[in-house]
Amino acid sequence: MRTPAGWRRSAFVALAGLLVIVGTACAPDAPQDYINYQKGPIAEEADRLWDVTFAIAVAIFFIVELLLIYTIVRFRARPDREAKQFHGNTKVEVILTVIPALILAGLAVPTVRTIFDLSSEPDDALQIKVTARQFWWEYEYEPEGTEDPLVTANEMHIPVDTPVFLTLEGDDVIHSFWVPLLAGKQDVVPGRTNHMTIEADEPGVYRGQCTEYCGLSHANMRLRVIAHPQDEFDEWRDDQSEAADDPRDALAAEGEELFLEGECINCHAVQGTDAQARTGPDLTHFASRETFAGAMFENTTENLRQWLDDPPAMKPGAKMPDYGLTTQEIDALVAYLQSLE
Ligand code: HEC
Ligand SMILES: [Cu+2]
Repeated sequence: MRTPAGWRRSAFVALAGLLVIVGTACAPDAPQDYINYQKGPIAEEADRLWDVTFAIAVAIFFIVELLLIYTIVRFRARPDREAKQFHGNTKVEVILTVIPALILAGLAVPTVRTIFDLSSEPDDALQIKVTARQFWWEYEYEPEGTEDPLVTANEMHIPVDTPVFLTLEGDDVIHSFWVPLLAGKQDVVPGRTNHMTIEADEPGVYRGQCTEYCGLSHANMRLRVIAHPQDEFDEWRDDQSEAADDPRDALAAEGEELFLEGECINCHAVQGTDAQARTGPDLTHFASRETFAGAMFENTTENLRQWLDDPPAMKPGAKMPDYGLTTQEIDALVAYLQSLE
């Protein structure tokens, strides 16, 4: 038997748990809270489906719980009789099979409609090809028909109020692209081409991440979508489409030489130079990015030095090895990378 104090303690624990859940869900700074915030028509459409499903689930929950409580009380053991036992009831079983089947069939209608609606290609969409790699994202703007497509990494810039049709591919393991405030998830499967549309109706920075376990640094494979008013986006696109700036000073020039003559050129591209590899992120406008390495680290001198010194120490499992660079080499490479605006 529980004592009154025991009951009070349990009630207190339950209440505290509830407050923690409600508090977490309602925290004002919840950049990935897709239940309370949707920032575009795609997310809103998915949210409507969720609202319907959730309302039905809540109704079923209360009906089942009430029936359960009724049964427990009604047929409980009493001083003058044992608890009443039942073994099967065909009528109840038929009802409990037919009702859920009808509910599921009913829910399938809006679900299928939403799925088809969201997976078809909108007219006048901006096209971006997304390639997922361990543990970062590559974006290629309007890949078809463009001779020199604009390629960038991790931070995707888009115009507001414009649907953006993503073509998702990968060639190592399965990843999943998710920007909670803008749309649902889409898996990126090697050997397959998947599509999804995202659209933001407010300028801002939307955080996202890989949501399919893909290796040691899965949790460090984030991304950002930065939505701009159309004119700002056009400006960004023009800047990014240009070849890299020349090194700013002697130290940066030394860095460029190291970059082009050392290991870096085997994996990275800097447009306007001989570096054209795509194994690692395109660095043509690296200095214009606010973060790097899967949007994990702020693009500061200190972080960049640490990265070049030993990438896997900063990001476990990173596919860029530690090249044992000396302090002078790191100084020069940092100066070079920071001149790539
Ligand atoms: C074996 C291929 C390889 C070589 C060689 C290589 N890198 Fe990388 N590099 C990568 C990969 C892969 C990433 C992405 C790592 C991640 O985010 O998980 C990366 C990330 C970076 C980044 C961050 C880019 C961003 O926007 O996220 C910088 C800067 C960078 N490398 C500079 C260099 C420099 C300088 C050299 C030469 C010393 C070099 N890399 C050599 C593969 C390589
Ligand atoms: Cu992952």
